[in-house]
Amino acid sequence: MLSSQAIKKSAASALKQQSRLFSQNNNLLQAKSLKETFKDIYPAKAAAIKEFKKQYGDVVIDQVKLSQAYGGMRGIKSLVWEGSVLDPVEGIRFRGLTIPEVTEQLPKFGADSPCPEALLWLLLTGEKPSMEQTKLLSKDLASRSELPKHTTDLLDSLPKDLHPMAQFSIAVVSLESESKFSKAYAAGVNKGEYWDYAYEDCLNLLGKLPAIGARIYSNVFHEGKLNNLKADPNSDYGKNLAHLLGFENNENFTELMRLYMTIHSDHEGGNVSAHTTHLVGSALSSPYLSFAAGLNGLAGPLHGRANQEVLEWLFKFKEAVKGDYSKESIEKYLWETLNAGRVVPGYGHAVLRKTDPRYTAQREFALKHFPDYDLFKLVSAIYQVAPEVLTKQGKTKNPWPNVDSHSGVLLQYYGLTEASFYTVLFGISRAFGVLPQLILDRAYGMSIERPKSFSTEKFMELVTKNQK
Ligand code: CMX
Repeated sequence: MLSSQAIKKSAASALKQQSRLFSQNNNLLQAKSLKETFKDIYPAKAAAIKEFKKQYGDVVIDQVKLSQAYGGMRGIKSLVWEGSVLDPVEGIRFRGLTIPEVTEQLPKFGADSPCPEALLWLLLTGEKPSMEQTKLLSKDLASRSELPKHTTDLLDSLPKDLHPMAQFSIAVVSLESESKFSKAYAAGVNKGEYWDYAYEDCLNLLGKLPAIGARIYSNVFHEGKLNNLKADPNSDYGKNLAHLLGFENNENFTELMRLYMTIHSDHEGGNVSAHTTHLVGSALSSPYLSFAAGLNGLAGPLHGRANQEVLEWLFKFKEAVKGDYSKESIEKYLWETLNAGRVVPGYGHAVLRKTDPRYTAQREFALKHFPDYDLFKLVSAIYQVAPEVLTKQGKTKNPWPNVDSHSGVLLQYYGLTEASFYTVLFGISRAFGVLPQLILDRAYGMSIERPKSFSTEKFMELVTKNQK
């Protein structure tokens, strides 16, 4: 029998627990949601942009060289992107914060990793959310995770050898049936309300992405055995993603998912996936159609698919050298790759001119959790050799590793070994960067994109005329 003191103690502890839960729920009820916060702040920003354009619209901000027209429009200052800016040496800043600053200053759910919900809030509003607001957003996203039956049926019907990125894009396009934006537009909604419908589509899409990715993973690699798993309405995004992929009660993998989702999200507006999403959205195609277009760009080997290419390239090397990770053997392999007219996957960048801080963040994760893992050692050994070889070859403007050089190794360690799935994870993360910009595009009334193009003959004429 319990003593009266023990009963009192247990009653007091139950009361304390109840009051803690009550205050947590109360905080959640009081915290302003992301949508309410955005609704409060965007009108002043939209007005400021209107005034800025009116006053300074004729100021020249850049001059374009012929080499830029032929060189993938590299570096031309002609895109508006609010969430992030990429410095060639320092790397990415999300609303002014570097990756270490994001990790330090935004709410976290685990020990070390930043969380994508908080980053989404920051990218859309420019403000740092509180823990309560971040939790509210987690719940909101989890509540939107259910897929319509036609999407799951469609995914289940696809051939297993169709690349996961193609499956991903198909599934996202099929969600067009759910688009509140497209329905509102068809019903003649006022321009001033576009952002509201775009917001709903973007959050619904973000909420559903883990379920889409996990179903592809389950169907293609695990005979559909994970298809009955459901998102937990009380879990955060990273934890739900880990759970849906079948990584249950693995806190380190969950932390990796949070880190992965955060660092792959946004890399300013000019990269192929971000620009494509923004471009297609500028025609007022719904967020579903716009993001699917961005995914098709991300699927390219020079962009997001590089993470798959890296793994395949690493395994080929590993098999050939049987543990010989010496400088000489790595150098030989690098030259073989280059002399075969191929790129070294995971190295180089269109903007960066130093080691990608996203690479460094992942390296630090590996150093903390599995410094002795063989594949990590191989990646580290290549890091010591590749920049020198690429510099000697003299073609790339950036001989340093990018984000894709490291991500696959981390996933391999935890047993997510199917490399052709890796770009799908990149795609889920990229949504956290490009969808907030779509909402901003509609809130600020951004124009349909329409740069000017000419034939080579016409450019020749132009060059002759401009030289005179
Ligand atoms: N290995 C070999 N050659 C490379 C190279 C690499 N890693 N990176 C660039 N080069 C070559 C280019 O192919 C180009 O050659 P050509 O003159 O024959 O066309 C030359 O060096 C100059 O290219 P650059 O101006 O330095 O780079 P770009 O802006 O044209 O391209 C990128 C950037 C990322 C496509 C390129 O570095 C590359 O192909 N890297 C390997 C693929 C990769 O890792 N992509 C992932 C990037 C990050 C992401 O988007 O996810």
